[in-house]
Amino acid sequence: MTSEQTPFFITTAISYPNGVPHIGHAYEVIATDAMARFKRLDGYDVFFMTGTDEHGQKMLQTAEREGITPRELAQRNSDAFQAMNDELGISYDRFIRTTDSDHYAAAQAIWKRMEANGDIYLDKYAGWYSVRDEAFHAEEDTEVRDDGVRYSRETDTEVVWTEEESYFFRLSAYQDKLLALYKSQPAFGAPQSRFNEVIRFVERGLDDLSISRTTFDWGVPVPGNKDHVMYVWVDALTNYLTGTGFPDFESESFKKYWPADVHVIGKDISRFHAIYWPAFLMSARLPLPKRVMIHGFLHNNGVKMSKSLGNVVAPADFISQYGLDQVRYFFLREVPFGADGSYSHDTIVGRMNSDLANNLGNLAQRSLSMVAKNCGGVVPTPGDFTAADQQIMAEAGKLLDICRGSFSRQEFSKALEAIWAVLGDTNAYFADQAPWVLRKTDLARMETVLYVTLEVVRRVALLIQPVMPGAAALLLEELGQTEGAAREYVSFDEMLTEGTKLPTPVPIFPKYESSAD
Ligand code: ME8
Repeated sequence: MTSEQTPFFITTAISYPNGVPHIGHAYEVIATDAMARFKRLDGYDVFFMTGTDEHGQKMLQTAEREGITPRELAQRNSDAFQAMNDELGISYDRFIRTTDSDHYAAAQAIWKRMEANGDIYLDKYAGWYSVRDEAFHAEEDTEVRDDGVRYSRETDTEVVWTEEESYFFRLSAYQDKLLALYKSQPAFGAPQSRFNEVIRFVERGLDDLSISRTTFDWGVPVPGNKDHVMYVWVDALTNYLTGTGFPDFESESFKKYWPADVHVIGKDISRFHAIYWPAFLMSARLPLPKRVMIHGFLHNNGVKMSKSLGNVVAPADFISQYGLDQVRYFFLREVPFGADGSYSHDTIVGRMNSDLANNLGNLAQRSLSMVAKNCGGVVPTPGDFTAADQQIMAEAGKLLDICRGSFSRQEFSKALEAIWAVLGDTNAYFADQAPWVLRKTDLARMETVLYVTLEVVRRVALLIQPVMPGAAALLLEELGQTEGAAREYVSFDEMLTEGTKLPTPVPIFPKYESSAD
């Protein structure tokens, strides 16, 4: 990196490796990866972190059921998460595990800073705990159901009565400070509807938070009291600091990357990230992240994924059926990021065949093969541009700024919608100009039309790289845009160089064949 590059630190949640990854996990890393790639292409010095959250009672109970140690369980499934990231082409810079030794140091350091600030005290905890959620629930938020078991009304998970000595964090003291933060940084949480739920929750008042456990030892030890391990969320949230080098305040990476620019997380953990986390950081006198982006949940055919329904899809199966770039495109185009979304075979195939194979693949293939056949396989030489040429190039020219805006708000579907609107207009332009007719009547004009079309396709290919890195690279190759600056956004406004030799074009987006069903 060069010294003038602006740092950009982005994270996903760290997943519980008490099972193997599912499509919901894949969705989150794909979106975050697209964001990281966009920023890199736009000249930022990006640090992108993802990983696994390995402590806590849930891990311990699953390991006991399987007759292995929690460390073995964590290792096995953490490896499965890493393998998923590699299958998905995730460009993470660090895969953090909360069992990494530098993480223990960071978690203990933040604890000590909160303690030094007078926000941690020892008391007794008595209340309802959900192991599935790794969260406490107030009695009034629970109910006993027909099976005689008590559940959290909000999350539908079983709660158990827990009574033990515990350290507490003085969360109640942070209500006003948090509300002031939300007011002064209206984009701290997004999208607005999900952020509003967080704000309403804080407005109702906050109880102090139990932050240690004594009944098991699978966790980070509390400094100065060997009978306690930290509540898994104190340890887990701190992973974001660990990755920057904290508690070494002098480290280059801490100075450069903290505070984080965006934490990308799902809707079920918004309170932990938009309430507890900034409160812990305020207490520890550390700068706050700039944004918590809360995405929705993905449902299979509109039905919630669950092991008992047998509709949990393995990301690897999905990719082998539809293709990696296709899956990445589908998720980011189909579901406005932040909203809940659904996927089904038909909606995926619809997007693959209309958006990818027809609107983009066909346009690229038709224009490139005409160039191969009629222009000696080099970028053609344009003549004077007509109003129609100028209009379509101007439309494509606006896309970088549109995408910058949409990506900065993690509105991936809007960016893709804008790109595909230009592709729609370019297809209409191509049909109107009919270069295959011009081939017989006006070769110079044919060359101009092909040049303009390739120029739009180049801009589109540059902008879809974050979403479809593989297909975009092939397309750029076909346009003679080799690795390096030509593929970065500094080159967006530079036009294709006439006479550039182009390789023989091959189709990039195949139609989904129903025989593969
Ligand atoms: O919550 N659709 O881990 P996790 C979309 N360890 N996203 C989903 C999803 C679905 N169906 N199911 C889960 C944890 N997610 C904690 C995080 S961070 C310091 C600690 C998302 O494995 C979920 O919302 O249960 C979360 O952002 C991520 O996947 C990991 O979930």
